[in-house]
Amino acid sequence: MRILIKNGTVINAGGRQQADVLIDGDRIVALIARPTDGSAIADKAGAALLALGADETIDATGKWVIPGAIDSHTHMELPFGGTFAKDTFETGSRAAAFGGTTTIVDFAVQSKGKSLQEGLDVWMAKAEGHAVIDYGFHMIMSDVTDETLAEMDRIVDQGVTSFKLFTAYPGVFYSDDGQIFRAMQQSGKNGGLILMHAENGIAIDVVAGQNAAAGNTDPIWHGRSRYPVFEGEATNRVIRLAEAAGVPVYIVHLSVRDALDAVREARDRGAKAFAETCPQYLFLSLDDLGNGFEGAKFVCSPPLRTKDNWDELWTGLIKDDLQNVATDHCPFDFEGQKELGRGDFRKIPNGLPGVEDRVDLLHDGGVVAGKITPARWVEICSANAAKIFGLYPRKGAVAVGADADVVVYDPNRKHTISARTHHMDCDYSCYEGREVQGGSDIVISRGRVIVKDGQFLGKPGDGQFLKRELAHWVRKN
Ligand code: DUC
Ligand code: ZN
Ligand code: ZN
Repeated sequence: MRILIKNGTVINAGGRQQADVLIDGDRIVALIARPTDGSAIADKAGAALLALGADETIDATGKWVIPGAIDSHTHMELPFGGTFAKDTFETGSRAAAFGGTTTIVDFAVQSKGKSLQEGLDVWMAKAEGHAVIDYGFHMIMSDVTDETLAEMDRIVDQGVTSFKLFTAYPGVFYSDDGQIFRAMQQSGKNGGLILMHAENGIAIDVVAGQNAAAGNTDPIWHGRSRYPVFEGEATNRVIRLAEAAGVPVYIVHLSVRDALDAVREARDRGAKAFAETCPQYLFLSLDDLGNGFEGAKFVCSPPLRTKDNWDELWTGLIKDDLQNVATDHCPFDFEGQKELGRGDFRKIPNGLPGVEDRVDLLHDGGVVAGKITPARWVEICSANAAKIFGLYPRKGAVAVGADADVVVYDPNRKHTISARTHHMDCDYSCYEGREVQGGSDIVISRGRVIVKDGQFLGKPGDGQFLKRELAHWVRKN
């Protein structure tokens, strides 16, 4: 199948270009620059390919042609607090596709007492035959022991080249400083990248317990118990540990100024510290947690913060102290799931739906609002995730030889986000009623048109497991 996307503006992290894009099979085979007089300049190889014609021609006049977005932080079917994140790899990846995302990197979970391989096998089975877009995995380590440290090398060999550890959730995912340091040392040998959920979970549990004992049980107390300094302290600590181990570190879902300060200071002294934030920390706030038990819809960790953090995080993105925006997509229905925490905020499953909305929210709140350029938008939606997580340039670029994961994006189309129209398997939206400018018109995954005119044309099982490379980019930078 050969697809020609004509008359669009190609936007990559490096800038924009008027060019036609030719896809053959699952790859981009030619980019044909188009001068303003309408004539096409193709190099010899491009001209020869173009002469063969296309099976389908897409007119992208007035549209942007961007790399399929990469959401490098999702939790499909994550077991949490006695229930499971509602989206399966099928429903969650389909929703991602509607939102212009053609790759997810999900988190396989090692359960305590089990091997990393067992966890990875379980997640492989959840995704294989179900995902509609390509997927890779990070590995959550819940149990750092001599055995699992040795096992890390074999996990890396399978293309799972990053490991998430937690300073939060004592008794569940938590690792102590010694365990974190040892995992970092091991990553220095095997080339993997350590990802950190950095909140001081021990201190948080003290405050949360005190609040609950005082009868403060509403969802707002989830936010009030997780002080910004607890995230700042843990972020600084894990970066320092990574520096001591001589390895890069990547902070996931950074939410607050205190943590950003730690990253900034580290980068200023030359540390290889990288970080992502999430749309919920750029567009939602502690106020959303405050409407009685309705606030449970907004319970995630780290928690939503006060609004004055929004500009700080945008500045972090503009100045490249934050390199990536991922969703931490982890949806639980309000009815029957979030409700498990009625009467005790500590029992509310942590997580929000978001995989479908990220690209449009960042376009509307970033590009349309004049905070970032379209090229930077592409960088934080796909290119940097591809570089950091060993997928570049196969993913994250509209370029000859790259996978044909391409989105024809309408930067002018307005639409209203709502649970009534979204495709995530979740009975509410955190952005209900919010109008955003920008939308994915056509989504192509490895050369197959999977979303067009609001219709889903893909099928479960078309998504392939991505064996990721080592994180060379974070080592060099
Ligand atoms: N935070 C969440 O909100 N959900 C899943 C795990 C996490 O760290
Ligand atoms: Zn986390
Ligand atoms: Zn997460």
